[in-house]
Amino acid sequence: MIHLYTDSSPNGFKASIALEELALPYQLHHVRIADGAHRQPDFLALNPHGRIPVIRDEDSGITLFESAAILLYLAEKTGRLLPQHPAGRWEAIKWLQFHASSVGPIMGQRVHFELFANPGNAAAIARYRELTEQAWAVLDRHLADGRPYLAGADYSIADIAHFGWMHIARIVDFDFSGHVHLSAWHARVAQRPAVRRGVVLPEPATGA
Ligand SMILES: N[C@@H](CCC(=O)N[C@@H](CS)C(=O)NCC(=O)O)C(=O)O
Repeated sequence: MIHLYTDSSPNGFKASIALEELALPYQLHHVRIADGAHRQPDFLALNPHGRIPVIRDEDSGITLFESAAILLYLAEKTGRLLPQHPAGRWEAIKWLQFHASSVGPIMGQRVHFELFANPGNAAAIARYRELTEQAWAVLDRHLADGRPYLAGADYSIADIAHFGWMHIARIVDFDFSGHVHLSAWHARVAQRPAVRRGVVLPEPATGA
């Protein structure tokens, strides 16, 4: 049995979507960030950085934090959501890593400065808008040759990772409709039944 510790949030959605896609049995533990549950000793014992998602796999005895590591673990455990042949496998890992280092963190900062920072910081807002636009443009150009998914023909953990944050971008009205290939990819991934289930876990969902 896998235990998933998560909240209704972009990084958490990556893990819940992957578990739903893989139809693995799992137990969901709602870590309520708004109540400070992620700062409590029992949760810090799982992730000393105090961030969701975390998984704990009773079968292997492995506990993991960092959504990219979780996605890789689940893909390796099942032999799914990651192409088997080296070229496709590394293509997926490359775009997963691009997300983890160059997309997710800057979108998180954009959300912070545009929606929550008090007092406001116009320079930070402009900077993170510019960086997210650059990242979206890279994704849009990559998808422009007609490939349906980031690693090519096969839907993979790279798509799941990016979707977690693009889903939030849509909800908070960060407009990426000008990136037509990225928008089409978003719509393609959004209609998957497992994705639709994953973004409403745990309830109440973030406007899914
Ligand atoms: N790099 C981490 C980021 C995890 C993260 O920042 N999670 C957020 C929710 S989306 C969180 O736990 N925030 C609580 C906090 O910042 O105190 C990952 O990809 O898992």
